[in-house]
Amino acid sequence: MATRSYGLPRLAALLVLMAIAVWPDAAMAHTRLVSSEPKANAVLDAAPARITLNFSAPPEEGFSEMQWSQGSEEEWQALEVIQQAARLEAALPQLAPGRYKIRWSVLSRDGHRQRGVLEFRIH
Ligand SMILES: [Cu+2]
Repeated sequence: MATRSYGLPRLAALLVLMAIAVWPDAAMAHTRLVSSEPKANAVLDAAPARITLNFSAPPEEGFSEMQWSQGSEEEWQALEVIQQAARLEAALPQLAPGRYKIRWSVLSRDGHRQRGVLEFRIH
């Protein structure tokens, strides 16, 4: 009787181990922002023509978004994102001197949504 009650938890544990063995790169598909151009908190002498985001792994294509807004405002304008493997690029409109924010959102291939905001300033 007592030994029987261990059957189900053991089976569950075995299934979990099998799932990990069959899907070893699940953790590796989780992406994160590695670098950007302009860099976060950059102070620029000229308006950048585009924003580039480099991720640790390619996000799921077609699920990436980028928006921009002026410094203290929350009026987000969509940017057209072009993805090349783990790199996202978007052309920026002609920006006047001031503070700007770029908001981004990507879907990792393991299904996790990643978001972030970076700021920069144009002199
Ligand atoms: Cu993840």
